[in-house]
Amino acid sequence: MNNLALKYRQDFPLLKQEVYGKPLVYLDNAATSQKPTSVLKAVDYYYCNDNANIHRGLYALSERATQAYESVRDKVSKFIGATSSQEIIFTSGTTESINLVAHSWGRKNLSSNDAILLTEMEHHSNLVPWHLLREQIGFQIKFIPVTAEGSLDLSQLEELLKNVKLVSLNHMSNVLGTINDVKKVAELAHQAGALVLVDGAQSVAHMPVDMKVLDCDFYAFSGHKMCAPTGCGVLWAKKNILEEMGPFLGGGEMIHQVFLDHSTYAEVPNRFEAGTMNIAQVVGLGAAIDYLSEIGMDKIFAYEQYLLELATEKLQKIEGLSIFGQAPHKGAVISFLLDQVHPHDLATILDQEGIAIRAGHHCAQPLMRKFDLISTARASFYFYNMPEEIDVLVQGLEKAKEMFAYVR
Ligand code: C6P
Repeated sequence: MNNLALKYRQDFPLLKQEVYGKPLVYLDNAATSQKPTSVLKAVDYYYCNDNANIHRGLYALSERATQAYESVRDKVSKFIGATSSQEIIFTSGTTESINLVAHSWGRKNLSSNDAILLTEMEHHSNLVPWHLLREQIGFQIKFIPVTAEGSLDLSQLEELLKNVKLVSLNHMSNVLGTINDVKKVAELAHQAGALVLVDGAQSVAHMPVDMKVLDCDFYAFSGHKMCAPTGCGVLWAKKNILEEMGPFLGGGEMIHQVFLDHSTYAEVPNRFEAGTMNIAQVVGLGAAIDYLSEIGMDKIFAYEQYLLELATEKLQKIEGLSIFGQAPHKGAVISFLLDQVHPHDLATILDQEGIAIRAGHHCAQPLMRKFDLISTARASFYFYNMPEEIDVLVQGLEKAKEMFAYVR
């Protein structure tokens, strides 16, 4: 296995630090990723050289800023296999992207007689926007169940799709790590006349994705989980669907004409980008895409699969440790429980060893409730993680076990 971390880890200045005198072991990549020097430099360069508001100024600086921002639309489009850069809407992240669809597509296309179909493994970002919309419209929300191993149970999908106008599901679960067969879901959903929204927050950063292959209708993701700065994200949608949708936020730059008593709206994609956008962050996203593309998403996926297998094998050997989420097709996210040790205690003890993991409900309370859990510990990997860091994690877990055995 080509150890990507050996080659690329040095690009991440933050990872060189020590925490409590121990080398930092950063295993909370599902929450956010670290940033390589090329991204930090791109943002710095933009602010030092090109910073101006975009689409407005009739001067060189503003034209350069506009060019820097707009060129990222092309990069994103190629990176995810979109048909046109006009299908790329910049947002602040996955959460805003899904809210945009709920607001602009949902309010126009859903009525109280309709249903939408979500899954039991959704992040709150793909639940709450639909709850909010249902308060206004009153449609039905149905759910694809999750099996004991943590896969989607698609056996009743055709039945569930009756009366459904939209299926909205994650590509990869941030808790279970499960990679869902969104292509298959999209095929059946389309046969039933429904559109498909995919929450790609956990997938785009870790595997090749191609909109033409997945054939969904909307795809949402966040920049910060894929080496880019916080505050930037993307909603991709098929152009004909975007063209039928009304605006999300109102303000500058999303208009065609404004009168005192009414407004007309700009074409796609500007219609959905109101006010001053997060320009520098989008420039950083462009640099992140360059960086990831140079490594190769297929290589990143393969290396993370190796880390996942290694970590699963080593964690399973720890007595009293159980892994939550055992689907056959998984990304490098491992949620687990250690007998007699509360996940929050575990995270605190591991922190003392320099290891950063997440503990909690991971913004997926319905999933946790289904399995009678309040919280799990979660280790999530990226291509800059080294196999040796898994050993440090295992040692930390053994230490936590010993401490709690002593307390009892
Ligand atoms: N999950 C985690 O630690 P934002 O916050 O908009 O960038 O992403 C929201 C989001 C949506 N869907 C999925 C599947 C996600 O995992 C996340 C973010 C982080 O698991 C923070 S809760």
